[in-house]
This record gives sequence, structure tokens and C-alpha cells, in this order.
Amino acid sequence: MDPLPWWKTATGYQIYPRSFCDSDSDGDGIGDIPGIISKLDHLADLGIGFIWLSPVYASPMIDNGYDISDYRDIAPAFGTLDDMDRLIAEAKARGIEIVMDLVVNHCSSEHPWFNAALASPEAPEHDYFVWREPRAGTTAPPNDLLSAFGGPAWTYVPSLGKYYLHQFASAQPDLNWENPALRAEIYAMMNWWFDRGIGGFRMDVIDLIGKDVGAGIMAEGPNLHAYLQEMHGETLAGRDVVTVGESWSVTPQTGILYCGEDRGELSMVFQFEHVKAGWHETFGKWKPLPFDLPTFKKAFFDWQIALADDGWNSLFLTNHDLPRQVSKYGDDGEHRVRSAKLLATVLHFMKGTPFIYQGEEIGMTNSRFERLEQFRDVELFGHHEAVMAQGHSLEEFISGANANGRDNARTPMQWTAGENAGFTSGTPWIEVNPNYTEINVDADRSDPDGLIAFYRHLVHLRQTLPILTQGTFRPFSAEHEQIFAYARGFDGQRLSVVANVSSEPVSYDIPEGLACRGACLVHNFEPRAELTGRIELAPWEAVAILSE
Ligand code: TEU
Repeated sequence: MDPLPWWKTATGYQIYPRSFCDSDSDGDGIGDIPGIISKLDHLADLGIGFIWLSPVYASPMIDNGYDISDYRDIAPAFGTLDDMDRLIAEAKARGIEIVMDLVVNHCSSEHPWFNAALASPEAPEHDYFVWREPRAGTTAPPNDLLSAFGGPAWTYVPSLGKYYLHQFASAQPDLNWENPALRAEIYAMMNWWFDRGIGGFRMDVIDLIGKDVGAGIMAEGPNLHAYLQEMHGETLAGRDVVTVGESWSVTPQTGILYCGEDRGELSMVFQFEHVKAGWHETFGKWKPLPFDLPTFKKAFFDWQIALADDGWNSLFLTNHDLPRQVSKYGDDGEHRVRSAKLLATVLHFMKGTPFIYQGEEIGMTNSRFERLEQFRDVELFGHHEAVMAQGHSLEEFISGANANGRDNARTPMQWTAGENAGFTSGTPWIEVNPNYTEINVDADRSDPDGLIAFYRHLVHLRQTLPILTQGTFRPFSAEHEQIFAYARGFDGQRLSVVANVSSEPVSYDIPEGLACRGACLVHNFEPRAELTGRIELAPWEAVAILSE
């Protein structure tokens, strides 16, 4: 049998550079590349195989770097190209690849392409963007399309008498992928980075590039897969790299189109079904619905089954756009460590490539802000007024933002119990979570039962146990309100995972097919040697047993 590609046995680690580590040399309160280099040993110790680095390119930072003004340079706040080359080399020396963030559905309104496009409709770059006349006989936007960051998705340019499209902030004009010269520029840029030694790309909102604006189809548009196949041919083919496409619209039915073995597109996608299931119909993420375990499990189970024989799953619960997992799905109070271990267990033993978001490995919790001024995010400020106009009070809005906003998981990484959690010697760009005195890398690392030790073990198991990478997947008790259970199978072996996702003890009759006796691979309460008959599980208890 062919050996598996490296990224199927590897665990990824996401760095949000602004909040990871600010090097002592500048102390400007913003994390940077020298800061990341200084912490590579922490990541090597966890055993991770690659870093997904959120954008570090030149940017006016309207959306913390997801608005790129030069794809071939580094933002001064983060460092220089030399720093980036050093990061790639230093990571490689520790067996870690750097996966950059490819943000090419849109660029920054300060990108030279957009400046040229504004200066003249005759410039070749004008057609790199999406332009429309106002609605006939008016100055109103061409249609009612809304931006993900609030307000219309169209901004008027008086000097041209036309609107341009932006699905995110007005400072993030959408690129027109129908223009072949634009596509060629992007492929050349990707190859330029590959030649510098990076190990792949995470592709921002990649489902939006194939849009058909005339027909009003933005996500998974008619050209999406043709562009991904073309991109593959021009950049990825023949390179031993990993690609992860972010797609908020992908379903278990369409997933295979992005990552099927014979498709020549991507290695895997980030899908968000488990996230969207928790959003309110009218108020969206700003009014979270109560957590519902069966719905949550269904999202994962459906994907495991859909990609059982072809394609590949990514496994994650949180990232820089989502709340901290222990606050959202676990218990960030009394059972913080135990519930964090439970979430890690149920996630990492499924089939796919798991991702750890910075701080997850020490069970960092969501920050709770009290005032609007403590928030920083362009998305939040873009929605604030409209959500309030729908009848939400300021208090409700802040409480929704604390539960589901993007800032609350973007607070600085908590390294030590010292000043600013050891993140910076300056003033952090966003407040440090006050619980850093208790929750920090130093404290967790000194505890053999801590979360770092637990994650290190999970990462190691993934590298060494074929049942994790290749085994079959069978869900159990899908409708159960407290239990998350499944079995993996490989070569006559069984791996059974059972977890009590609640603060109450539970009695559970182990179904046939899940029963297992053997070695306890991980536990967060008491070790067990078997799962048979009726078992009593403590609050947030999780256990995984590998049959003999
Ligand atoms: O996110 C895609 C995206 O759609 C998010 O804006 C998402 O809808 C939102 O966070 C949920 O409320 C990607 C990046 O991950 C995000 O950080 C960027 O802001 C966005 O694209 C634009 O580049």
C-alpha cells in the first residue's frame, strides 16, 4: 500500500499572529513572526506537523490581515520577508511545515490593483474587480446583496458612476475570478511562496470564488470547481503540499467535489455545519441557541460517513472566527480541564486531520467583555446597529458577542502568570483574559495531568496508530442527549470512544458493536479496561479503549 501523505498523520496548529507572541524587540502589543519563532519549541514539543498561519502579508489591517495589500510582502507589524524565511527554515528544522493563509476571494482596497482599477476603467486591473451600474434610473445599489460584515455588499465610486462588490468590508473588494489575467497573477504568487518553502495553503472563503454575480449565486458558484482544478494544475500538481479550503456553504453532499481523490482540487475543507446549527434564525450568531448535542453530533457523523471511502475530513471545533470550544461546548468553570480533554478526545479520534487553535492546548476560555469599547472586530461593529434595530438591547448584543463573537477567542496567548500573560512587554492590542494568572502555558506544562501532556499524547497516537488514520467509523446513540459515542475499526481491531457531554453523571448501556475490552488509550477521569454492559460515567468523563 502507498504510504499515506504526511498531512494524514499530522496534527495542525493554527496561529493567529496578532495574538500569539510579541517579540521583546518591539513590544508594540501586536504579536509578530520573531515572536512565533521564539515559541517553536512549544509546538515541536506538542508534536504538531504543520502550522496554519493566519495572514501575515502587508495589510492595512481592517480585518486583521484578511485584507491584503501586497501578497508578496509581510506587514511591518509582523516583521519582514527575512523573518518569514527564517520562520519557514526554523520550523522545518523541527519537522514542522508552514501553511499560509491564501485570501483571494478579495484583496485590500489599498492593493495597487484596486488603485489602478479606481484610476481608470481602461486599466487592465479594472476588470480584476466586480463592477455594476446603479439600479436603472436611480443611484441605488444594483441589488439587495448584503455584506457578511453588515450593510450592502456594494459601494459606490462617484468618479466612475459605478458600484464595486465586496462580500466582506468595503475595504475588501471582491476579486473577479472570471478574468484569466487575475487568475494567472494569483497562481504565480502561490508558486512564488511554494518556492520559498511553504508546505501548503489554507484557502479563505474559497467557496465564493466561482460566483455568478448576475445570477445572484455567490457560494459554490458554477465556476468554483473549474477554477480549483485549474489552480491545482498551475500550482499544486507535483508538489507534496496540503491544502484546506474554508467553505461555509459546503455540505456532506458537495464536500467530495472539493477533496475527492480524483478531483485534482484540494486535500480537505473546513466545514461549519456544527457551528451554523447553533445560530438563531433572525439574530444569527448574536443570539446563540442552547447547545443541542444530537444536532452537533449529526454534523460530525454525517461528514464522517460522507467521506468514509473518498476525500478527507478536517477536524476542528474552534478557530479565530469562533468561540473558545471549552466555553461553547464544555464547562469553562468547575470542569474546565476535564471537559477540555473530553472535547479533544471525541474530536481527535475521528477520521481526518485535527487542528488545534492556539491556546486550546491549555484550555483557554472565552474572554467576557462588558463594554462595546473592549471589542475590536470589524464584523461586530458592522452588525451592531442593524442587530439593535431588530430589537436586541445593547446588553443582549454584548452577551451574544461574548458567546459567539470573534474577539473573545482572539485575546493574547497566555504564556505565563507574569505581566500581560508573557505575551508582550507593551500594551496588548486587545485585553488579556484576566484568568491568565491561573491558565497559562507555564502552569499547564508543569502538570503531568495537564492539557499539554494530554494533547501531546493525542498527537502522538495519530502519528502511530493506523486505526486512527485509516479505520472505519461507526456512530452510536446519535439521538442521546448526553452521550457522544463511536467506534473505529481496522484490521480486526476496534477502538471505542464514549463521552458524557454534560455536567450530570449518566448511566449508559453500551450497545453491541461498541463494546470493547483492552488498553485504555486515553481517559480524563479513571482508567477503564472495558466498555460492556451498563456503565456509569462521571460528569464530562471521556474514555477511549483499543481492543487487544
Ligand atoms: O471567514 C469567513 C467568514 O465567512 C467569516 O466572516 C464568518 O462568516 C464569520 O466569522 C462568522 O461570523 C474568513 C476568515 O476566517 C475571517 O477571519 C475573515 O474575516 C473573512 O474570511 C474575510 O476574509
